[in-house]
Amino acid sequence: MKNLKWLGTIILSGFLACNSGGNSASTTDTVATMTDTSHNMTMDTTTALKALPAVPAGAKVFFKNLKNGATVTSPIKIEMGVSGIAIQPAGDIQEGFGHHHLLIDVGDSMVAGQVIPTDAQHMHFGKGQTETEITLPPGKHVLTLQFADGAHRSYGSQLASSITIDVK
Ligand SMILES: [Cu+2]
Repeated sequence: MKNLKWLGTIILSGFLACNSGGNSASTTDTVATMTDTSHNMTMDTTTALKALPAVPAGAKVFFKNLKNGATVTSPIKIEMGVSGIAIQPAGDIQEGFGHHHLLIDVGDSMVAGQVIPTDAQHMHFGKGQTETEITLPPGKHVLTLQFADGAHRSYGSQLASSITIDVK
């Protein structure tokens, strides 16, 4: 008798759910799915991602072929230098390794540990490239090199270098 009553409650809930309108039923489904997804993402982050590796003392990045205040014409060739830390394609997170990023008119380095976005102002060189060519409108522009680990997390201001160039 108790079991039957329980079964009746389930059927009734199902009936109510079906009758309560498609909108509210699907909203409930969506919320449940989203909760699941974020839960999985949290799990992945804690299990798969290592801490940001330490920055080797004395390591630095620099523009090899451009000086601060240089006057240039588009397309602008940019050679990215590094010393005291090695270049490795994105993917592996290993102390002593990372890859270059070029930030255009962002102004400054990114806080250590912050993931560098991918957009027109944040270029990744995740294959380990050390040079590129960009086109910029005439005027003054701030170029910033920012080295980051295999998960694109900024190594902070020590591994960053900014220059201002004047594009004719
Ligand atoms: Cu990157």
